[in-house]
Amino acid sequence: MSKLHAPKTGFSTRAIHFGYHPAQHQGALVPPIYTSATYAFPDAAYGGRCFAGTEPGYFYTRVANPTLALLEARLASLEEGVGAVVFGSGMGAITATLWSLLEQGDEVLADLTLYGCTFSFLNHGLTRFGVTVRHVDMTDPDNVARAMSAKTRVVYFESPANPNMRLVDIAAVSAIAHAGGARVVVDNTYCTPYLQQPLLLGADVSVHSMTKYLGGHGDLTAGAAIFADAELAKRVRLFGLKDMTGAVMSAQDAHLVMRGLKTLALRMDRHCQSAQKVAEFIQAHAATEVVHFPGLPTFPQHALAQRQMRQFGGMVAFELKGGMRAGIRFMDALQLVTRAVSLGDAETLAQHPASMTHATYTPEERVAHGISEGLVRLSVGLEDSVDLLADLQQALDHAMDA
Ligand code: 7XF
Repeated sequence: MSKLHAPKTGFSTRAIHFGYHPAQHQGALVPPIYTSATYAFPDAAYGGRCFAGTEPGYFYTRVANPTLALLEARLASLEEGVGAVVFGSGMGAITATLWSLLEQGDEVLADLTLYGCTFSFLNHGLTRFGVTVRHVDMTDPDNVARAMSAKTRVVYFESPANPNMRLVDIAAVSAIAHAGGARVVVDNTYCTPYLQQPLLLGADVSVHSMTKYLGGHGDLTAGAAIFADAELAKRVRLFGLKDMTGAVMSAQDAHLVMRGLKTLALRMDRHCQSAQKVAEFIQAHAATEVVHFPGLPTFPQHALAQRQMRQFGGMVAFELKGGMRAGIRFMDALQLVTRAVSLGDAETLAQHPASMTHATYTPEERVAHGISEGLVRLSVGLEDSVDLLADLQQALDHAMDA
């Protein structure tokens, strides 16, 4: 049972119903989409009170909007938070959160491996404003304990990490960070609230690219931050979103994410089942050097995955014996699987992190941060797995001929 909420209905029931009553909306089964940028005030004093924060009404969509508010309430419920803020992209959520938590002279401890643009924002963005960024290998929580300093305000990581699938023990690292007075921000994009609940494990903020599984259909960009602390949620909305990024989400896209949420558990079950089959299949092929997938017994952190995740996710990374050349041959031979970045879509997607999603790292940085040049990443989609395995078989056979 949740620490933060009283007993309540199941995950999918909340994903479909939470926070909405058709009787309050002329019986409409599907929540209306409020596209209005601004809101009429009954009198001038009311408008003034809205801006002063003493009146709870809507006054401008960059700050709040009824359609976005419903999505925020659903996300907070699904991930056991006390509040959520949605954004126009995952990077909007990440940057608004960090702008709100940090100031000049502070330090961020970040894991070794991060999505390329998050790495770039930390190392090429925040550092220009007097924030120090240090990376440590968080697969061992003791490294975090050793690296904490009096200036460490934020501990930041992804689990599993994009693209190499390394896991971080959320409970252990959160306890260490809190003992040192730092806040913990976890990028939970790969898992979604259905597979992993960072706030219940001690994290302060869970950030998401909703462009991925939450939207689920590759037809929008959006982000979210979900909070264990209502004051912090307010600060990120009224400073990080309103003033620092302006990364507001559109109401039409919020409608699409809410449509995606209705099938999230069903889709994730299927993604996870197929990814397990795909990972086992690739591991058994003669062309393969190593497969990185938390559901394989050979995965070094398999036990942590069993503890921390409900299932093992839909992302698979692997390296071929022929290295980068074989990886490129594999990708170019694919016929059903689509060569594309992004993840979490119905379509299975294959990409090459070193030249695509993680090209923001220099080659030397990629070596130091555990992103090998030959790594291939698959986002396993919702197609029939027999068709996926057939395509992977012929592409792996082709890669071996190199
Ligand atoms: O701003 P976005 O909605 O694209 O989300 C940024 C983001 C944040 N966290 C994680 C773990 C992500 O994977 C992403 C986006 N990643 C895509 C990918 O890895 O394929 C972006 C394609 S360049």
